[in-house]
Amino acid sequence: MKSTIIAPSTPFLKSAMALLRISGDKCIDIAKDFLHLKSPKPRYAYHTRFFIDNKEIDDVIAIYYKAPKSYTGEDMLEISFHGNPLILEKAINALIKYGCEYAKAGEFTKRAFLNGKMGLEQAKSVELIINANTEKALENALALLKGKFSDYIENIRKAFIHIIANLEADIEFGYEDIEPLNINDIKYELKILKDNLKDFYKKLGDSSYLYDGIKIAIVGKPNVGKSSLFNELLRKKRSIVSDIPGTTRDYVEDRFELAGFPVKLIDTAGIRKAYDPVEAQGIELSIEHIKQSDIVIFVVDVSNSLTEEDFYIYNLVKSLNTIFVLNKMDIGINEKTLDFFKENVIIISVREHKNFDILTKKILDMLSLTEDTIYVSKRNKFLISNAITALENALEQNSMEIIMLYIRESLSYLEEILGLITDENILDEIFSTFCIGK
Ligand SMILES: Nc1nc2c(ncn2[C@@H]2O[C@H](COP(=O)(O)OP(=O)(O)OP(=O)(O)O)[C@@H](O)[C@H]2O)c(=O)[nH]1
Ligand SMILES: [Mg+2]
Repeated sequence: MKSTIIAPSTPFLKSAMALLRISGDKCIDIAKDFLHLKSPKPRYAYHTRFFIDNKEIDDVIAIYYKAPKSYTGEDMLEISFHGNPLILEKAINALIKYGCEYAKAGEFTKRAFLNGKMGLEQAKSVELIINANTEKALENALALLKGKFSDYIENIRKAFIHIIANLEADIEFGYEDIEPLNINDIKYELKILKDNLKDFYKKLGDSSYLYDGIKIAIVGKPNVGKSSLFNELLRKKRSIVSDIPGTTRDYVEDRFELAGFPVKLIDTAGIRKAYDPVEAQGIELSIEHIKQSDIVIFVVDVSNSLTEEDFYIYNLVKSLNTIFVLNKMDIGINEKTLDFFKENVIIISVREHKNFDILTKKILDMLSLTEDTIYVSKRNKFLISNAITALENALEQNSMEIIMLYIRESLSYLEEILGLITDENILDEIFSTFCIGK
């Protein structure tokens, strides 16, 4: 028999109410012994009391959900107490003494998945809903919960299974009086599937940008206006600006929201040959941030000629996800400086707030973050790209048996996404990032 798990679903703080969730076979006995409800009607809110050894500890609202019609698919009880952690602690201790177990992080949702109440993708989106920090992140998580991503994968899986069934019939009974399958017909169907999957893949974005945020570092030589740009993007005076080169010596970081994406913006020390050891350490950190960022904004003073320092930094950043920003256009444009970068630049003036709309659009374009992007995990993107490659391999073959092998391989990646092939370790890892009580 599976254990009966309990956990508070609300934070352990003083509040108006606190919700205790219980899932497992003991629910009916708990209702009888702790709530004095003999045979509770499912989905009915009972105003009753919680008793420990027949001593009343709180006035509560209790709802009983009968398996399988509950969140986890098991018998469940949800009890609303008054929001004092002392009361909740008493109740939890008594229930643990009674034989319940304190739930692990994500265990309710894991049980929901194992009992077929939701697919793996939907189960994971529950965590995203709880952790979303922006409106856009929440919207994406809700769409995933409704199956926007998994329904599509499920349909492709059905198409695969249909093809496999036909192929199997052909391989098994091919010599009897059934019309043999034409390999080109199979390939035609596979090609449609592959193109379809490829188009879908293009719509997928990396969910870490939406949930963890985009990390952007502003770099350049001293005095080009990095801190000014940093403050302007944040719309507050966070970093010190002055006309003395070497003003920023340590890095400064802050967050802001860009088109619904949380952004971690980092202002760095101007990179140059430093004689001062403190400044040198700051410069080392600047270089470190260049390596760790999703996007680097390389700032140059467009009113002046480029110097050795500019070229040095250019070489550090040219092969990365870099946006070349030429600042101080209000003073003038040095043609040679402009020519060096050619078209691939954004010319701005922080002082006059010029061309910031172009800069922000460029950030989103660079990471392919469009309006209809569906944000999924790196792992899922990777599995879909594997599924596409296996289909491409299938299309190059001329033997039905080998084509079949590749189709099965491709299908296995999609089934991994849907959680149809998973081992306990993977599941534990996925659900361990959840909060307790969910
Ligand atoms: N004319 C003009 N001046 C600017 C512009 N942006 C910044 N400045 C000025 O350039 C000087 C340097 O600006 P900062 O933002 O401190 O430059 P920085 O790149 O952070 O410099 P360090 O911290 O020393 O590396 C300040 O006097 C700013 O007012 C601009 O768009 N136009
Ligand atoms: Mg600065």
